[in-house]
Amino acid sequence: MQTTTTSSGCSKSSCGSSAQQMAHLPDLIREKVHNHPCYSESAHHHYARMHVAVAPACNIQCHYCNRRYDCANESRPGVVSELLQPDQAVKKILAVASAIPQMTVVGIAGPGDPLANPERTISTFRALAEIAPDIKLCLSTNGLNLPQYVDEIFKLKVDHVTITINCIDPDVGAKIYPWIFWKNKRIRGKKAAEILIQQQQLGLEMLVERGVLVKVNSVMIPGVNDQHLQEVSKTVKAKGAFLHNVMPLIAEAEHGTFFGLMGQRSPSHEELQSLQDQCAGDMNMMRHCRQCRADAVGMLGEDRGAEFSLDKVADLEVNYAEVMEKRAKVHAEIEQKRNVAAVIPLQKITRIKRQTRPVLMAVASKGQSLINQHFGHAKEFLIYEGSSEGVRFVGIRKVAQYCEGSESCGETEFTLQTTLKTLQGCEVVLCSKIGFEPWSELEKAGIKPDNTHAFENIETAVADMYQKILESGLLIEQISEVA
Ligand code: CLF
Ligand code: SF4
Repeated sequence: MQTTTTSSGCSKSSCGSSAQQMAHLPDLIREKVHNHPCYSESAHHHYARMHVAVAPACNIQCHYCNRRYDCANESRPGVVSELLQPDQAVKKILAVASAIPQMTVVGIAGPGDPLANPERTISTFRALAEIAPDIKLCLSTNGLNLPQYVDEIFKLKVDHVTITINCIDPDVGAKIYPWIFWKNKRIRGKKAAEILIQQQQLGLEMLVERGVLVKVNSVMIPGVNDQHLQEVSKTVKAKGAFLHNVMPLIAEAEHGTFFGLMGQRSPSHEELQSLQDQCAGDMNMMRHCRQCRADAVGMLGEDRGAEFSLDKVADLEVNYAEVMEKRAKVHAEIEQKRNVAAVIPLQKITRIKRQTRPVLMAVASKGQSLINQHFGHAKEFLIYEGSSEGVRFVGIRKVAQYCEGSESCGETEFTLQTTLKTLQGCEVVLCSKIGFEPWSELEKAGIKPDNTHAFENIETAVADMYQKILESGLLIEQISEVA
């Protein structure tokens, strides 16, 4: 499947299920998503995932994909994976499981489509299920071959499957997929889209029937399927999909994709959030997807793949029974911290009238639901919205790291200006530390930097900041004291 050009999470207003959103789920499902960093927004602050690039071939062509790179349905373009044989993949997984015990999920998401490479995908999962039963298995596919492998997927206890569904209307599909390879023939145009859609919908129904959790990824392509994705959301929800992840198209000319070369634009942050909000009425939405590469390793948003290249793990001997014991201890510690965080009462935003406008805040965080990162070290910001309704997570914005040490100082001004553009619409930046220069540039851009909430719980800090902004009189015309 796809793992590269654009990418791949749940709840009414945010995704991948926040703690409150998960509270209503049946125990069995809660248990399945609780420590899956993509299916649970709360888990992604604490747990990591890894992908193994064992699936090189693909059976369809997407206009946002260039096969020289990874599969674009769940990741970003421009990154090439180290292709692995199943036995090499298992070695690497055991090495990562030992070094990063918070890694709970192994996904196969490319660089082509896992089910266009069924032997390699199945033998990796089969070996892993036997050796490391504490690791969740995850699969991400374009869906063309899905129905024929649903029973095998179920037998292997692959509990999480992502299907990239960009449309349910073949006329829309014909603008996204030039061809598919089906029953030994290349099929083009609307007919190709019809077959793909049929297979995706059938695969979704069959997985849901068997109790497998299904996430649907959709790539938002302005002018092509943006007006259509709400209908997609309704349809897949009605069929039992657990989560919908609407991802922005990534189409740069230098990636050599059809859309990139044709100048097809990507959606803005505002357009993406607006569509996610519209779909959220019908479906749990994922908003914390990082469009990972097909060989990503680590917490979402970080990539430690280079630490585990084949040459580094080839001779490693791992006693997995011992590793499993250590992992269980680490997971228990994480859960303890998560429980403490969950009982921190969200500071009530009490003195506000309903019509008060929301405020977007950008948060620099390395995880654990804390404001624990230096502004200059952030490669991405978590975007939260404070409003009279409370606090909600609304998305991720990636930036180039501003401070990489003294040697790159000449480039920092440019990077800072780009970051300021990326943070457009945000009124506050919450971080653990920030230098004098970025502080003053942020202020000039109308964004309030804040490091007084360093190492505090994010949601509590956002609520506090919102209250303070209102009380400071900045929005005085919209405030009304509640008796
Ligand atoms: Fe990987 Fe995908 Fe499984 Fe997650 S990623 S196969 S569901 S373990 Fe996650 Fe990465 Fe987004 Fe995918 S952040 S691209 S949604
Ligand atoms: Fe590329 Fe195939 Fe993935 Fe489409 S399904 S993005 S063509 S690898």
